[in-house]
Amino acid sequence: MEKIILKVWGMECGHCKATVQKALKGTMGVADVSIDLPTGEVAVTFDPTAVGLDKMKEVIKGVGYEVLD
Ligand SMILES: [Cu+2]
Repeated sequence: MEKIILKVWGMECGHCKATVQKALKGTMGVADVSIDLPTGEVAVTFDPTAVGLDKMKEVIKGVGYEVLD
């Protein structure tokens, strides 16, 4: 397992947080997601053989938020 911290823009409330969390947790290879709303930091624990950064970005975009580089 690896852990990465993504900076996500646009999450403003508990609902946004839950949406992003649910989308990532439903992605194959993602083991755990923890989100800090005030900073927009999304910590993802994942299996690098099953999922990559591009896929995670795509999932987050898919529910309406942007990943900052
Ligand atoms: Cu919200």
